[in-house]
Amino acid sequence: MTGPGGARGGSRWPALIAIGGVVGSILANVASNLAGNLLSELAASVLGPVTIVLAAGGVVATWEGLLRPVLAGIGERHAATAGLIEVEHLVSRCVSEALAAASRAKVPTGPARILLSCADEEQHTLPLEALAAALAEGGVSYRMLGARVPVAALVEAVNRTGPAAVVLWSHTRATADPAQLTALLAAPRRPLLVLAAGPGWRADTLPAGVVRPVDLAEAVSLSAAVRDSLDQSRRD
Ligand code: B12
Repeated sequence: MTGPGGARGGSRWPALIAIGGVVGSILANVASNLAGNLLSELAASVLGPVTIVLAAGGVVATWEGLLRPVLAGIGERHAATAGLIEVEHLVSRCVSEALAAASRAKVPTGPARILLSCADEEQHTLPLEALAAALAEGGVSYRMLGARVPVAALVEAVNRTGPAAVVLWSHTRATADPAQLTALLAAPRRPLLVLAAGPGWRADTLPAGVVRPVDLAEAVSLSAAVRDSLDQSRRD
């Protein structure tokens, strides 16, 4: 078994497990014993360790092994109790800040050939932020449009920047209108690759030619591959 991030974790793996355990228990405490006036202290105590784990373990491993399960757990508790909305917001903010710090830690050079965007009205940005951090870590430049991008604005961004790949995130059925994907495929500067990412999309409604990555690792490798193939064809 290799450590988080494959060989990257190396001999640091036990330390990372320890830090991850601490972070997990802090987050579990946040979720279960919430006292309003402790929110900011808890936020401060979560952010540092998560940032360290991201830097030491790598983005994909930390997302899959720590952050995604914590977020899913919060979602399950919210679904069962209708509570914890403040926890969801607090933890989301911490995760977002830690991922942003990871993205800033290694800013890739080279043209940004990957465009990251949420679907129209989609507010769940964290998986896309994880993708941005993982791309930065792998030296792949990208542009991030963020939450709630109307389809006309998305197409405008594509036509202005001519990305090789567009990753469009939808987290729920409500934001997964396939017409957004059709519009991308019909854009004058049609991207080589259109990825419909996130659990909102239904495979049987996707237009032909759209690819649906199952997880963060697959989205990273597809994005990197299209960037590499374009760079290669420009050199040939
Ligand atoms: C954090 C959060 C929020 C935050 C988002 C903050 C942010 N900046 O992202 C806020 C508070 C804004 C929010 C808002 C809402 N939320 Co919310 N939210 C969540 C929560 C807890 C985590 C979201 C997340 O990041 N998930 C990432 C991981 C944890 O998702 P996952 O399903 O395990 O991932 C799967 C795949 O996506 C894939 N995957 C994972 N990561 C990646 C990365 C890439 C690149 C790829 C390709 C794939 C991939 O692998 C997994 C296995 O299949 C989820 C719970 C959940 N399980 O997702 C609810 C959840 C998604 N929210 C929910 C709801 C209802 C809402 C609101 C409608 C609430 C409201 N009434 O306002 C709004 C929606 C607003 C909108 N229009 O978008 C429901 C959706 C139910 C549904 N299926 O329709 C959920 C499931 C909670 C629940 N159990 O009720 N939310």
